[in-house]
Amino acid sequence: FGPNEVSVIFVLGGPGAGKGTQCEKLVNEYGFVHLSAGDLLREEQSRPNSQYGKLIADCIKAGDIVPQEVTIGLLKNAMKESVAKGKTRFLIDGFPRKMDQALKFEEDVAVSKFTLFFECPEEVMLKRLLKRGETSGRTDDNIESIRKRFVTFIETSMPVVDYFETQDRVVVVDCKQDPDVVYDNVKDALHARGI
Ligand code: UP5
Ligand code: MG
Repeated sequence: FGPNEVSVIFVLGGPGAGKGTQCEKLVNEYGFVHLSAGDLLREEQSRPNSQYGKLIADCIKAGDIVPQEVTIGLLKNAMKESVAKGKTRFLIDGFPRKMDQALKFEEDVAVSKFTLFFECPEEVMLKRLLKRGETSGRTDDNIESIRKRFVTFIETSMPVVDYFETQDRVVVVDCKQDPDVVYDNVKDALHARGI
């Protein structure tokens, strides 16, 4: 597919900010295709004989960013499958979270319309992740991994948001409150950008 055949909105925010939760709501109401880079990586990791399985597992547990070729490859494949079914409006959740990914994706795949940035205090995110960790089975929902994810978010992922911000391509959403209140904020943010 070509860059003009698809429309892409990036959904960024710290670990546990509620990206996945809000994307699901948007899928139901607006018919977007939701692609979570983290979910795609976890799926690839558990695929038998994946050449990237161990690399992905190690990165996720350590809160590090998987090399961009792997993640962009998975995203491109997933987008291709959707486009083949006529679904071309994407919410890309949890990506790009490093500058090289942002530049490469926009050069090779498509330029995003804008980024929804979920702003949430760290203590709120920590509480949510620890609670989810009681049942999620995610290898990174433990205090040690969560701390590392927070550091990576500040040091590596925030520069991407700052970069898009310099181009006036960021819409900030407050996500401290209950999911339904946050969803109203999300819809306001989309409406402000003509969606
Ligand atoms: N919850 C949600 N909203 C709530 C609200 N308003 N009030 C109260 N509770 C709320 O939510 C997290 C938890 O909070 C849930 O239990 C939810 O019910 C509750 P969720 O919607 O899952 O938040 P989300 O922001 O999606 O959190 P997630 O943990 O998925 O964020 P991460 O960004 O850390 O995880 P992701 O899966 O994107 O990435 C995992 C790892 O993959 C990364 O650390 C990295 O190692 C790797 N990765 C890459 O290397 N490259 C990529 O491009 C992407 C990922
Ligand atoms: Mg998520």
